[in-house]
Amino acid sequence: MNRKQLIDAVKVQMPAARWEHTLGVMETAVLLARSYHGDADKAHLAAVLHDVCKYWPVKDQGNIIRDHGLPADLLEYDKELWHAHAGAFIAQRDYGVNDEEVLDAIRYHTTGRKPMTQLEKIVCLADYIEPGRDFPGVHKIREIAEYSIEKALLMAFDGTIIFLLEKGKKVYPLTIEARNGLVDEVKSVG
Ligand code: DGI
Ligand code: FE
Ligand code: FE
Repeated sequence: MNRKQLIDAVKVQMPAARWEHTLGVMETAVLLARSYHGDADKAHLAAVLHDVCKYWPVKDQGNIIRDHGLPADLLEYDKELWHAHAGAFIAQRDYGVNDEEVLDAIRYHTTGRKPMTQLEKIVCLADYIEPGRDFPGVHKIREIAEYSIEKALLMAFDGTIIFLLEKGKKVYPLTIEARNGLVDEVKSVG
């Protein structure tokens, strides 16, 4: 399957608005890869597939996690987290992606983890700041992304964690770890 065929196949897995978001993540991930010594081709591939099963029935996403030995603790957290791990599985099984770096960038694009690879940071941040995103604070994160990918991602995770706390929701441990890891990284580079 070439890139064009892949894009056509992924596009029909989601509503038009979500595809617009995916196009934004593709564009932003390539720009971030160019600015931050990332692999632009891998960033583009991970971006195409990052939300591939976001609009599949939640039951199907859960079944993928249950049936294929993916982290079962995800099932005790917000369903929003499931599409990332299920998506990495689908990218490999149905779209022939075998590059572990790309699969990890899809797998950890929602929760993050500690430490995060450069490609994981690129895709995760691109997901937050692609041009279609409009949430309080996104402009500030875009500004910071001009000079520090770690500082921008830290601000993004902080925002997500605050959002979850305000809603009285649980926070997946990897997100806390990712956030703490970025605090150390930001400190060590000053
Ligand atoms: O799939 P997208 O909408 O493009 O974005 P995403 O994959 O980053 O999903 C983010 C949603 O997941 C966001 O609305 C917050 C929610 N969420 C629920 N629990 C957690 C969480 N996000 C993180 N990072 N950690 C959580 O524990
Ligand atoms: Fe997502
Ligand atoms: Fe996304």
